Amino acid sequence: MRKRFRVVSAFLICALTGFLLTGCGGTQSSTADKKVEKKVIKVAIGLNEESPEFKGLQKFKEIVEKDSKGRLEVNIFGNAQLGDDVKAMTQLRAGTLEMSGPSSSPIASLDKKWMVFDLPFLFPNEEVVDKVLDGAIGQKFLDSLSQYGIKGICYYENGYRQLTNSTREIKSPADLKGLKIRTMENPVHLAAFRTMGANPTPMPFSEVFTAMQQKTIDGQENPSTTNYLQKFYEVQKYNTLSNHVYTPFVIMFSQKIWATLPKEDQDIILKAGKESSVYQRQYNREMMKEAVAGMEKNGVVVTRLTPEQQKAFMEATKDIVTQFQAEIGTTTVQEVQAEIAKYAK
Ligand code: KDG
Repeated sequence: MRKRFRVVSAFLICALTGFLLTGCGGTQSSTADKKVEKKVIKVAIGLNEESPEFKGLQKFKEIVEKDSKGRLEVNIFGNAQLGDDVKAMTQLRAGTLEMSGPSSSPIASLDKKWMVFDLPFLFPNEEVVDKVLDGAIGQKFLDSLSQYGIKGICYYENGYRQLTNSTREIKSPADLKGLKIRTMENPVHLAAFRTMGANPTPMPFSEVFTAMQQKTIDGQENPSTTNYLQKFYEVQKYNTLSNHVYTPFVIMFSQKIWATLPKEDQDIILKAGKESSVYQRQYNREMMKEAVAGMEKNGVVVTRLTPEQQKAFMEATKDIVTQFQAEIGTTTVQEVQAEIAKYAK
C-alpha cells in the first residue's frame, strides 16, 4: 500500500512540475523549442527577381529548405536592397550577412588573381567554362576565398558580356571612341575599354540604369539576360553582341557564420549550391536567346559581329594579358590558360 502511494505521489509531482514548466496544454519543453528554431540565411544580390541568378537562388532555397526539413530558411534580396557586390562582400566578411552572389570581377578588390577571369576573350565557349570552373582550378579559387573570411560555394553563370549604348551602332573598337561606358569596379575592365578608345567609368550595378537614363554615361556592358531583364532597352538604343569577356557569379557564404553551422547544414548548403548551379546555368542559357529577341522587340538595334569584326576587338585588347600578367600572377594566368587549352577544341 505504502509503495503504491509512493508511485502515485511521484507521478503527481512529475505531472505538476511539467504543467508549471510548459504552461497549459504545452507539450514542448524549452529545449525542444530550440531544436526547431529556424536559422535564416539572407542572400544579397544586385540583379532583380526575374534574373537567372535570382531563379537559381530560388532553386537553392527550395533544396535547402526541403533537405533541412524547414530548419534552414533562405531569404533572397534582389535589386541590391542589402547593398551592391562590394558592400555585400564586406558584410559577409564581418559576419553580418550570410550569403551573396557577386560577379567574379569585384572580388579583385580582395585578391588580384581573380582578374584572370576578366581577361578579354579568355573562354572560347560555355562548355569550356563549365569544365574549368567545376574542375580543380575553379575549386582552388573558391577555397582561396577563406583567407578573406569568405566560404566559396559554387559558380553560377553571369555569361558573355555584350555592349549597349544610346549613341551609335558599335561595329568596331573605333566606334567606341569617346563613349562613356560604365564598367564593373575592376582594373582589367577599365584598361580594356580604355585600350578600345572608350571613356570607361567604374560604377556599382545599382546605379547603372539611372546613370543611363540621366545620360551621365552613354552605355554599359552586361550579358543579354541582364540587358533585357533589367529593362536596359528603355534607356539604350544599340546592342553589340561583342562577347568580349565571360564573367561568372561566385556564390559565397560568410566564413564567420559558416563556422557556426553544424556539418550537416554545411553539407546541405554545398549540395544545394551544386544542384542549383546546374539548374541556373541551363536556365540562363535558355533565357539568353529570348533576351536577344526581347531587346530587338523593344526597338534596340542588335548588331551581330562577323568573325572579322570580332577579330578587330580581339586585336585591340590582345595586350591586356601582358599588361596584367604580373599583377594577376604569371603562374595563375598560365595555369588557367593551360586548363582552357586542354578543353578547347
Ligand atoms: O547580382 C550580381 C550583380 O550585383 C552584378 O554582379 C551584375 O554583372 C554585374 C554587373 O555588371 O555589375
